[in-house]
Amino acid sequence: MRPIDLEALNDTFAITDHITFVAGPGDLTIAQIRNAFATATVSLYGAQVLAFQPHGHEPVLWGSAHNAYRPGKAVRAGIPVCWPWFGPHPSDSAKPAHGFARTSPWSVLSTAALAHGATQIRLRLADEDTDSALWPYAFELRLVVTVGADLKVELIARNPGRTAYTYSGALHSYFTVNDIAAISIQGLDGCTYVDQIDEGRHKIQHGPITFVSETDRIYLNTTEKCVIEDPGLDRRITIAKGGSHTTVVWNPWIEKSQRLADFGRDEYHGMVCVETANADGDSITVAPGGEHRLTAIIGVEPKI
Ligand code: TA6
Repeated sequence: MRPIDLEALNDTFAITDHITFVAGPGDLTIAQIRNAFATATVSLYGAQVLAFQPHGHEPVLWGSAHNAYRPGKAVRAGIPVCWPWFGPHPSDSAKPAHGFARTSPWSVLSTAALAHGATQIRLRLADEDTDSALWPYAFELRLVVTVGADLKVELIARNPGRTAYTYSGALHSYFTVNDIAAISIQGLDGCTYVDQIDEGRHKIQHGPITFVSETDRIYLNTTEKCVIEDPGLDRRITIAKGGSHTTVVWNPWIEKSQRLADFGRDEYHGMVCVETANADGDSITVAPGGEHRLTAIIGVEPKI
């Protein structure tokens, strides 16, 4: 990975009382955001929001203590950007799971202190920065992160070329919970889902989602806001979305998490994924000159 000049980055993009750039774990370049509303960190590697914590609240996003933070390896934390395919590559198992965006070095387009006190950073990845053997299309990705009382993350996929391309993807958000066995997720009642741990069978969600074992589901045809009800932390995490008709819910539980190198034996207790996705039948085709915007808006409020 090309060396990044922190001094030059800060000279150009640092903003007092909003954003600065530092060397993070594994010497990854991290944008540290602190404003009147919250703190957050964003890795330029993978354009990955690693942390978000509104003042007075516990951390909202979860991260494994077992991450390797080395080039080429995905970081299991915050909001990995899965693009241009969700899950395993549809035809070539040699290609990285969840695409290459989350293991590529992105560049900073701009930073801003917004009128109402939020902080924004815009990051970019384009075909000239990646291996065309992985994805033979002209493309430009932009990730816009806005940190205020809520966290807004927008993934914009553009097509500067002459050939349409079709992709799948997700903002693969990991959330901190007190105890996976005590939470529930509202918002998907009545929804059809693909049960990834039952041979992809289609099932119907009845009531809120609760967790008693490995859970890996793609909820179909839904634009609904989800709410994680967490009695242990006495809070609700809200995940609203745009540009997405599928929501993925995942907890690896015991056996799966023990098979994952970057997942601690007991870490599954304290996390859940609610992913804002374009997955399964919700692939997106971007015509030449066009774009698609996938948006997640994450908030936290006291449990009622
Ligand atoms: O969250 C859905 C999922 O596709 C799960 O099946 C699991 O593989 C998870 O993503 C994590 O994937 P990763 O490649 O980050 O280990």
